[in-house]
Amino acid sequence: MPRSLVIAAAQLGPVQRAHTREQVVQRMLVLLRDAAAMGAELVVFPELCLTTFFPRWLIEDEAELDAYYETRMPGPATQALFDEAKRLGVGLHLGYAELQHEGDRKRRFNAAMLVERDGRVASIYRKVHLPGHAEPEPWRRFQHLEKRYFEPGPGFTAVRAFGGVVGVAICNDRRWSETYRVLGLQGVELVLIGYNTPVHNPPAPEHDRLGDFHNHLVMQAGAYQNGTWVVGVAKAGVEEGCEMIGGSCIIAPTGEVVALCSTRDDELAVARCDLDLCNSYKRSVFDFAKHRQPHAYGLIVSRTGAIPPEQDRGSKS
Ligand code: CDT
Repeated sequence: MPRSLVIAAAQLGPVQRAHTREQVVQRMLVLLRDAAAMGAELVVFPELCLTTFFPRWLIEDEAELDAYYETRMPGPATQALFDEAKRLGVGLHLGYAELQHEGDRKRRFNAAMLVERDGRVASIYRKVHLPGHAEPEPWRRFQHLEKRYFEPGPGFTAVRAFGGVVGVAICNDRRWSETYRVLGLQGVELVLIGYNTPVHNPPAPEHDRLGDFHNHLVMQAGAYQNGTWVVGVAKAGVEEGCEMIGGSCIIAPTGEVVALCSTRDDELAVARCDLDLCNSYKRSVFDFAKHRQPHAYGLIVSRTGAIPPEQDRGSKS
């Protein structure tokens, strides 16, 4: 029996600081209903989609910071979205800032929830690769304080959902080949990735002209090398003066982009994704059981930073 699924990448335009969650959810409801009318069975929203991208500021007032986080999901502002998705029989993926209370301790994660068509929570993923810095760097045009506001999540766990094997990653995770391979080793067939990516990268402005290229490069490589579908979804446009890339897309296991957003605003990219298309790659060039050589990969887990070989002290014959 063919296992195919219509997926909508639901790109969001900017969310300003003054926008309320209720206003954002109204926009998400429009996208959700449009996607359902196009036959979508899963609608994928971006990273930290309910608020502006708050790590761009140093926020010292704890109550002000806490207000960007969700302590429950769904919460009062998001319940309507979950109810409507369930009524329509459509699955949901959305990214949000999660605040957990463990006794006196607060734990903060950059999280994404995956919800099945019947409303059941399929998974909650917590971002592993947190980019940026923990201390303010005033020389930057804007801050990127994810290392201050979140702790890294425990890892990448694929789940059975939507008739296939599904994994989730968030934004910066998509730049790391380890993300896809750890999911690939669990037989992943669909990877969902929300992102907020500024055009300007303060430590390396020479990369700015390449942001859209790098975005697709890493996700297309991850898809092909692991024989999986990848859905990448942006929060895009000019948010509080910070320009962010769009380029939300659906990528087949061939590595090809099969649906693509063309604006930096609220927009859908929709494709029918045949999960069995993964098999052709998983059973041939990327048949891991047949071809991988883990004995040669030890450094991947034993070493974090690169250590070049020592200087050559003369040739050895
Ligand atoms: N949200 C997030 O992870 N953004 C980062 C910006 C880092 S600058 C290269 C990203 O990797 O897109």
